[in-house]
Amino acid sequence: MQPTIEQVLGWTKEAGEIARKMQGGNLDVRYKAAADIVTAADTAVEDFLVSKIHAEFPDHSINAEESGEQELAADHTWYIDPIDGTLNYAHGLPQYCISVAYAYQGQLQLGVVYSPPIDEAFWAVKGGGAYLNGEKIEVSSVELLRDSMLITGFRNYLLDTPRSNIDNFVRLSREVQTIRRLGSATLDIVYVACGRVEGFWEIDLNPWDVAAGILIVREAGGIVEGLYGDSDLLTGKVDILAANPHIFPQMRSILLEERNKAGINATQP
Ligand code: 2AM
Ligand code: CA
Repeated sequence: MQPTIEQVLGWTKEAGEIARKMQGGNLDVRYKAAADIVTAADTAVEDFLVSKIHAEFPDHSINAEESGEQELAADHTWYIDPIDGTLNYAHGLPQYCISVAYAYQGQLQLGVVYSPPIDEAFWAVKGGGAYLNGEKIEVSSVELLRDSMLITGFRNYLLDTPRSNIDNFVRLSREVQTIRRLGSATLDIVYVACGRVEGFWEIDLNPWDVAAGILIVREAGGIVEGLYGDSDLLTGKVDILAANPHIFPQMRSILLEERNKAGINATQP
């Protein structure tokens, strides 16, 4: 049995309400690593979503940020990020979201991204288009980099390595209107889907950060691939490029040029 979008949208919005209500309270912040935290809300939201999925689909596998991978039925996999943008959330910035995706036999079937502070729900079902609060969305039609706004992010632990992403940022900054760093990779991706920005790229994300967003951008007419070529975006660490179809090849060729300049080992930390 497969889930419906109404079901997953309902769970994700309820999860968002849990996060929103908890934001003012004691978040019990713990460090997983430097600049990588988990709060009581991450755990509460994830437990809520996992319990909903287990109750309806007891044999489905779940790949969730805080509890890791529970591999059950190989055909059915869920990807959950209970709070994407946890640092924003813990600092009281209203730029975070809940992300839930479902894949059947490795193919994304549905994805929901919900931003509680401004009550924005993005969703997509494979083959059915992408939506923001019930309205159909599409990627922007901007054709030139010089008319584009992009978004990216940086991993602290990569700052002193060839994969820091800083050279990419400087190089692309010269070509576009501007590049934002907003702190929630999942919201960054869906902002490509609704045409608020033309493109997004980032290095070393996790499948739960991107799974729902990938389907939403593709269903909105955008292109999503590995940063330097097509690759598996649902396993291991993920280097990702998402953009409207005009801007995608232009970003790709600049990112490839930068990688070649940095040397062939630049794909490894
Ligand atoms: P998180 O809030 O769910 O941890 C910030 O640029 C973005 O990167 C957020 O989407 C954040 O997700 C993600 N992020 C932060 N630390 C990360 C890590 N160590 N590995 C992968 N993604 C990370
Ligand atoms: Ca998270």
